[in-house]
Amino acid sequence: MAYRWKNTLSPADVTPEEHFLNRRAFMAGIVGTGAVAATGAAHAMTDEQLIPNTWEEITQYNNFYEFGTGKTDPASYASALNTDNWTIKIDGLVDRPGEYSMDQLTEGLTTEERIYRFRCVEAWAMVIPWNGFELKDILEKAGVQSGAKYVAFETLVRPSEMRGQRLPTLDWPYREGLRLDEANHPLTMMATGIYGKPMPNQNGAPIRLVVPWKYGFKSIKSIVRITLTDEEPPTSWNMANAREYGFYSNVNPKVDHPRWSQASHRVVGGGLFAKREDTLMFNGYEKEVASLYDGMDLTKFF
Ligand SMILES: Nc1nc2c(c(=O)[nH]1)N[C@H]1C(S)=C(S)[C@@H](COP(=O)(O)O)O[C@H]1N2
Ligand SMILES: [Mo]
Repeated sequence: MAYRWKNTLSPADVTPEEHFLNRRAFMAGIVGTGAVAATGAAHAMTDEQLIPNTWEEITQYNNFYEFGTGKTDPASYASALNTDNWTIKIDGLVDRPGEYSMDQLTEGLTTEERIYRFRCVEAWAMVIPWNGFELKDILEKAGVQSGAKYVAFETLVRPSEMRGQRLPTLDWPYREGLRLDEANHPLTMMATGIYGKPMPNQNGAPIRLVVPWKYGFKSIKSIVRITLTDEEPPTSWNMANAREYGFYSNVNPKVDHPRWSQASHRVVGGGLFAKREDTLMFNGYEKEVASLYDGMDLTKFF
């Protein structure tokens, strides 16, 4: 299986980092001896081959241009963001438009844990254990109307707390979008935590999108607005440079960025053991998502 799937996680089950570290040791064959342990380890490798990056790696190496363009700017400056009384405005083609509080958005939903590959268009990658909800379940609360074909997302604009927004690095707000069938896919998440802890500001607190088969920039952070529409919405990186960044931005090792190859990537972390890996079609989620793009020319719709 390409990803780990848990549908029945209660808040009490949410797994601390130590568990992952123990599992990492277990999978590396460091813990346990004898035939039974060895068989168990082999099984774990086939079923759950993803070894998450450390909390440090995930929270100290980020892209969040609202806080600056450097990889450590988000960790340095995102603490200025106040996420109290957060709301998401859901509007457009929905039956129940309005400002939804975090409690309203997540009420009645069970927090899930998903360990996903994460691949930035800049050719680096991590594995991140997210906590959150399927986007589909959140959209259902607002009642998506039959004419809706796309979902548009916007990040908060608050230059007083987001120092990167005092510069015109991008045309704020940061915007992203998905086709409705992509948004409703069971892999598509709204994440509210990592390693069972609340989402750190630098990773997109309090709630962000996670679309594991697309380049990282599609996974928009600190969302304040979701709009259901019948037209493909404008998206920040496409607006900034349409030749280099398409609307779809599916991870594809065969379609290079105009300025670099996408055939492989650097794995973040690992210190002396840092390595490169081949990039997988749809970031390893081909079996799950390829049918969404049947008949589409992926070099044209990149
Ligand atoms: N609002 C907003 N969302 C954003 C970004 C951003 O600059 N602003 N950067 C994107 C990019 S390029 C990547 S690779 C991921 C990085 O997520 P991470 O820092 O949690 O690894 O966030 C994406 N979401
Ligand atoms: Mo990225």
